[in-house]
Amino acid sequence: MTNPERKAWSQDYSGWFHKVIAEVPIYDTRYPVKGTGIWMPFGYRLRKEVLRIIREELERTGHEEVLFPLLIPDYLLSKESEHIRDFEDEVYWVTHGGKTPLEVKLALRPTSETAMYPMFKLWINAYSDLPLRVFQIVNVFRYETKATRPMIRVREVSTFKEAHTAHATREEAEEQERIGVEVYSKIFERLKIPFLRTVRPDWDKFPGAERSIAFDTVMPDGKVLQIGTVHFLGQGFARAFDIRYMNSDGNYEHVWQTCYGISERAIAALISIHGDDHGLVLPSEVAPVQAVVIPIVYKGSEEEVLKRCKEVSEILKTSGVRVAIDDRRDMTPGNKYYSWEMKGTPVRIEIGPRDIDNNTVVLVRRDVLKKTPVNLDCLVEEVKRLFINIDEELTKRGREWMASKVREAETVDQAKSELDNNGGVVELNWCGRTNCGEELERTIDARILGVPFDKNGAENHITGAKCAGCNESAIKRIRVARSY
Ligand code: 5CA
Ligand code: ZN
Repeated sequence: MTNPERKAWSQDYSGWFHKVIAEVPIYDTRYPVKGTGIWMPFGYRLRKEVLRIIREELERTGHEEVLFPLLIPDYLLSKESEHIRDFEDEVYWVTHGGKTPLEVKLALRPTSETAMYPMFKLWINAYSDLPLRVFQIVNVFRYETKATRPMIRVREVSTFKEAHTAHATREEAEEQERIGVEVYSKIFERLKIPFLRTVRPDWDKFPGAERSIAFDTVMPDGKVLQIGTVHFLGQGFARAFDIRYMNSDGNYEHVWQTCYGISERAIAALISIHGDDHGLVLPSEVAPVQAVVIPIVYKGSEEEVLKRCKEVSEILKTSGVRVAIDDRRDMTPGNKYYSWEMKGTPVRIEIGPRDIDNNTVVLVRRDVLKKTPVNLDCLVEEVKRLFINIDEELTKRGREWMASKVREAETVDQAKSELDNNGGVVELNWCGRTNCGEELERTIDARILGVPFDKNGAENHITGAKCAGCNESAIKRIRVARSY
């Protein structure tokens, strides 16, 4: 199937993104604090549907929702040394209550390990208290120094889903890491966001983690965006916060932990990857309005047409479709089409006087902007079939997009020219040495994302090949990209 126009979308993605989030509207960036934004009603509903999917997948796999305080005392934030070293420059501090200086400075959480784990220590005593799996959806604050971008790099992350788990053994925690990766894969599949899973290099791990597995996608401008991460924490935090349980021999042992996070970046990716020059194209599962009914009225037929529109909308509502009628009087059908296309509404239903005579309606798919007349008797069936077709089409487009953006390279020059011309991700052989990696990043002018994540949880190792950087023998196939 052919895509509708995607010229503005592909040639000026940043302009396109700012225009759609303002025009739909989804997110208002004019609030006078840098790195913050406002979820507008339509955007808020989109966010709510995305969060519903995230909650469903986490709850289905035994995670329970909790809610922790926003404030973290400084002595807790600094308990795990690597963690504080990396976050230090990004923390917002509360130092006063009114005019009174606080005795203990309070941080606005940049993430919640150091808020949650002292409580884990109190909750976990016996083996039977494990595994512990909780998550919360909150705002976190990071004083980002790189250029902020709406939803993509904000200082108040308003939609931060963080899951935290504790286990009796390394094996159980590693199994949980794999489950975390599966849960996220399922979430992104349902959101129709294509992704690569990559084990980050040591120098780019989450502060305090033993291993970080990232989900990356490629945005319309060819730049890579990290849309989620799963971290294997080992026992580092458990030692720092003294989280122990009594094993079967009556000895106390530290727990093993994982944590994983997603933010509104995922919503930015969902909006961006499937858009076109008419605006958003939303998968049916997350579209706030899945079908919109538009009366095509001529003088004399107004009431009859409007009545039919209401009947059609009732039928759909009863069968569980999120449906709206656009009965604005001062607007032409053409302008209504424009505004609902901008919102990415999967199916438009046009009803005019002739449809009433023929007992039909006209269905228009947002993804391909194709019209099909259907008999009113098969309305629900046909609309639901279109939802499935649209979702399948978006999955397919996502896969094709990703496939077109991942290339192989033998040499540093090839890698660089691939990234210059096509963006995306380039895979090449590497010796595994940090200083060679740094040199590679400099000459290609890109970042090493890491090693492809293998289904069995292992990193992929190779033999018999040469490093693209130094020509010594290579041990890993790595991914390199220009990223947000
Ligand atoms: N505690 C762990 C797991 S919850 C953690 O904080 N991991 S993180 O730092 O990698 O953040 C999780 C995800 O949040 C990232 O993968 C990224 O997609 C998103 N994220 C991080 N910083 C920002 C930001 N400033 N704006 C928007 N999204 C962000
Ligand atoms: Zn090398």
